[in-house]
Amino acid sequence: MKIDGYPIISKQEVVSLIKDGDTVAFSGFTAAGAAKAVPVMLAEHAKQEHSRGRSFRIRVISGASSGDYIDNDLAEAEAISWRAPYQGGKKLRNQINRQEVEYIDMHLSHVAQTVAAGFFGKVNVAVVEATHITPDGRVYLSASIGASPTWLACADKVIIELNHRHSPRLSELSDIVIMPPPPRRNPINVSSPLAKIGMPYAHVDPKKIVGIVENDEPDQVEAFSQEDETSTKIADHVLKFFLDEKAAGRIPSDFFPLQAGVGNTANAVLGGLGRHPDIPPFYMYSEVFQDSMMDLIDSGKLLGASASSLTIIPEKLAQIGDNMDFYSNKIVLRPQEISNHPGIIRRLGVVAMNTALEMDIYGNVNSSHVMGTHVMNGVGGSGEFARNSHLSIFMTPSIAKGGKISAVVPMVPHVDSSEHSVQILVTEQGLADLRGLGPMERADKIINNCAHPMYKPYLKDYITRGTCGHICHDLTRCFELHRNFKESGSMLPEI
Ligand code: 0RQ
Repeated sequence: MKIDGYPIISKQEVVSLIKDGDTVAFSGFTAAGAAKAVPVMLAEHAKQEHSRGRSFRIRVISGASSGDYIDNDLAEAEAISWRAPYQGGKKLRNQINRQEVEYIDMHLSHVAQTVAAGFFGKVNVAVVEATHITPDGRVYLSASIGASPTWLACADKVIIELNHRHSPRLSELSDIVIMPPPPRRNPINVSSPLAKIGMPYAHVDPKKIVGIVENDEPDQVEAFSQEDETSTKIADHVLKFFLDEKAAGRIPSDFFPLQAGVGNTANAVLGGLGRHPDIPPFYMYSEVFQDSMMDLIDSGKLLGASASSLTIIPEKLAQIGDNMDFYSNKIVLRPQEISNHPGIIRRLGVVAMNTALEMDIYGNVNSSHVMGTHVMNGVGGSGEFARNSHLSIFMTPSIAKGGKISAVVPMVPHVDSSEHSVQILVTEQGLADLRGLGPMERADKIINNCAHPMYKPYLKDYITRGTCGHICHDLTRCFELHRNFKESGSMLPEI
């Protein structure tokens, strides 16, 4: 059987096309628009091959993290040898932290040009979810753009996962361009969050398409848990900060475009912004369009959003498809090299709000590596949004694991966003505005406003001892809290 001239291929044909050691580029930016059927086929195939004593492991790349089919199931089948640029699955995370899988944790706007430049080697096969494909090679993508246009351009062979569940009208949101290789690049003509500069489809050379796999699985996106007391307090501090900035004339009446990381804290902040009568309607220039943003669009508080994926529960995705006349001029989906582009983030004056695992008393932020060694997810888009934003905010609860871990520490054992990219830190304890402050002033502010009372005495004592130059540190103690946790299960023995 054929669809628009392309053969529908069986599982047997799929697994014969993808070889042990191949680099496979999957569509998907988070679970949105992720390839679903082929990863399942590959996981089964890997298990069979392993049971026959044969090796089958592939190098996996996707736009950001992916659905469970890749980051859990394919990992569980021990079918991944190498992964980039971000992940979010427990199984894969454990394999990475046992050094069974090599993991490249990188800024997401760099992914497409890194692949196009050949820095990751050849892409043998691209597996891209689409709602429609034409005989002349126009590929209409589904719930995310990510780096799929680059996969289609660079891969030797292409398998299209034709997903019949998604509305074919989703592509009305797409604005697809591929940047030419440097150094011959023109300015990117995006000077407002919803500006469109490209086409609603990606392009592939039809000769590269080796087959179509049909599928009607929904995206594996789950709803966030309800706002809790801690995230609500963090949201209140952020809200008050915005209102004070507005009153001081540092935020224009029509606000700045916002970026929000994913997670419960970001969701609570967006919810708070939406409900507050003194926050004017605003735009978002972000990377992930999430559930709370849909509610804000419906209420009229969010005027429009640019992102690389619709990471929303299947019911909400269907609602967009069914009401495209309403949503089509309010949402733009872009390739991640545009949604996360440093120049555009700087040009638009984006206010970036991301979540940290921990922060140090001088403002360096660790978003990715627990105790400096074990990766949680990765830097994702947080680093490039923070670095290039007009205002960069990092948020986190002041303690984790029932108080056995402090999120404010003397020195972070891994840096994702340095003190130079961090301006505002927030915990449920309060907010530290670091703008214009030198390092010792920052330390006072962060300890007084953000640290949990249990950890304040330790942190205050820390900066009175050690060696002081421009910054004070005691190199024999700077990781004492982390060492304590490793040795005794708590950063402070008495907790
Ligand atoms: O552990 O899972 O065992 O309960 O870390 O912590 O508080 O639930 O935080 O879900 O908001 O994620 C930074 C990981 C926060 C995320 C991070 C433990 C804690 C818990 C999770 P459990 P929470 P969240 C857009 C932007 C980087 C990428 C990014 C992230 C678990 O936001 O990955 O921002 N960000 N992308 O107990 C040890 C600490 C800890 C700690 C918390 N200091 N030490 N463990 N935990 N603090 C998205 C994309 O880029 C696509």
